[in-house]
Amino acid sequence: MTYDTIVRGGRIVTTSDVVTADIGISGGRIAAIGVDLGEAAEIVDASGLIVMPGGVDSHVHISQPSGPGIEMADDFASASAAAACGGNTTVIPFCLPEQGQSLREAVAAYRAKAEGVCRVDYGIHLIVKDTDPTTLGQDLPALLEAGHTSFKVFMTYEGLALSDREILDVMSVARAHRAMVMVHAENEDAISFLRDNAEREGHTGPFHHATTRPVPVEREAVHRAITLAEIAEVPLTIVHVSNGEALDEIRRARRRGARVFAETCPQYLTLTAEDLDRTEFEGAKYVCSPPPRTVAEQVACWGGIERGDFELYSSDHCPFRFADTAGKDAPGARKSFRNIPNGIPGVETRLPILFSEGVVKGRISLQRFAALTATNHARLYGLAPRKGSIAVDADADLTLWDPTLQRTIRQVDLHHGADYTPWEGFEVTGWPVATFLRGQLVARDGELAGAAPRGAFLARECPETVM
Ligand code: DUC
Ligand code: ZN
Ligand code: ZN
Repeated sequence: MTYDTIVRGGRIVTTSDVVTADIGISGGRIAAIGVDLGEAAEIVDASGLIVMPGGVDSHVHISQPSGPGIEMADDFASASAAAACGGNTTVIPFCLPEQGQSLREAVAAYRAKAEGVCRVDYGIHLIVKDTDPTTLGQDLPALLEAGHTSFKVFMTYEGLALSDREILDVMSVARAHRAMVMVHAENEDAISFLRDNAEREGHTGPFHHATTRPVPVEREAVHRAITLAEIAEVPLTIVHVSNGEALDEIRRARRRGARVFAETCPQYLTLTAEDLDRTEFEGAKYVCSPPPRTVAEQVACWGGIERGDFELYSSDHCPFRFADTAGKDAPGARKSFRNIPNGIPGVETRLPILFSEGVVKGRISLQRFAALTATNHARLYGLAPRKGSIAVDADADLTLWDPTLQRTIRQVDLHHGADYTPWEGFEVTGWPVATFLRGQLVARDGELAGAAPRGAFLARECPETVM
């Protein structure tokens, strides 16, 4: 038998094994895994390299409406270029309707933005902010059936936050369609109380974004979200968990049988609230929600990674330019942190940070890395077995890693539309040196490869909720 491509002699990683073997690729799919596979039109020498499933980043924000005059720094072209160069082959961004736009109209417009320009494959999560009968009775069910099998609800942000009753109503649609509910868990009333007090006392700099969203704000909302999911009898994913107390709520809920999944992000493992205290408004570069916290909370999140409490490690890539009045320097942002757009870029740096800080430093195995960065995302969001693993008949989405390559993260080397990286100067060991999407090279040595963007929309199945 001959193949289009053979990736020869790499150490192939799945969630259970690391084996040295060849991968035969035909028609964009993995046709065989074995030794001495024979002939191919192209041989890729992977000796000395690690072959990982292409990264699946199931939490990114691309071209998302962000309020009057504010613009996200990435469209699908730039975000997916950054994703590919950072070792990813699939992203799942969120579709948020504009004011007055229906969810169905929003998804149609959002898919048109990605068409023909995306360099990695993509699914689409929905954001449910309206709970009128048309949205919940018609639009949401139709979109779930059409392969957008997950959606996010917010417990914070004026205009986005849902009441407990609304969340229950939305969850009941998820139950009927076996969809995954994702929740942004922070208590809006508590934040607004603390924010008003802080402003009254003149505490208006970026650092006070963190002090007005303290750990209890998140811990309480995580507890409440899980409780609502138990009442509605649906599985739930808590996204961007930032601290040990929130994680304790999740562990406690699991012990009583709740089906709850948890995600954390690089910012909660490597940054702290002190970063928001940088001078010259530089702290704004680190404003995201929930905020980075303390070294002790980092340690708690690492514990969750090591013990397997987190199924998902995502970037929460949410890029705004720093030196831009449509970004972090928005009107009023220097007068009060409340006007600073929330979010930081990270789709290109997510994987190297965990590889270096997690695998190279001996905190997690290669197998756990594969689970946290690809396999579990595919399973929980209805893309398995086609995505997220190295297996016969799966898409040949592969990332080759040089585990010894040392790099310093620098904005000038990145491909996102933001004008900074929160990890400027961060040193890593281990780097994705080649990314293959369905058997075709899309990035090599941190640069794009291949001509036209080939990323395709992924209609997703129902989530696997037994892990
Ligand atoms: N939530 C996210 O998931 N991303 C950025 C901002 C936010 O609040
Ligand atoms: Zn969120
Ligand atoms: Zn997010």
